[in-house]
Amino acid sequence: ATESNGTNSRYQYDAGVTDCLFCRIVAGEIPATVVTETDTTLAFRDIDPKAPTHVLVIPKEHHQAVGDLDPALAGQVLATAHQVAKSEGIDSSGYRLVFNTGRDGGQTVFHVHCHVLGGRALTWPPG
Ligand code: IU
Repeated sequence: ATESNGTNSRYQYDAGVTDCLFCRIVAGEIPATVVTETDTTLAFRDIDPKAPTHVLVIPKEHHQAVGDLDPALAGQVLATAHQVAKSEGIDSSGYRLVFNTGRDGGQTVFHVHCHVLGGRALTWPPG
């Protein structure tokens, strides 16, 4: 495991908190279309949406992967994701929450994020 960003991540390809895109969005240094926020979480629209609703929910604090979150913070991310599903009007039709994690999971941004996807019938299994 690497400790390069001071978190307990198991992954070794961490760009680090100092050069983290999503930390810069939290800091207001990079613009994003914010959907909602709480004290500990931020929800904003994905720049390259894969469904009519595609929102990312992140903890404001930098952690690399879902396994690095303490259970309370993980629960706050999930609660915000559900709030987004309700405010986007997809709670009753259905939606998908995804944490791409690590290399095989297809994670490309190493600040943990929950994809909230919906607004169309999603296929399964993923590629
Ligand atoms: P992934 O699970 O790590 O692959 O998801 C990263 C997401 O971040 C992906 O859906 C990108 O479209 C999205 N994204 C973004 O919203 N804004 C950006 O500036 C960049 C990526 I780079």
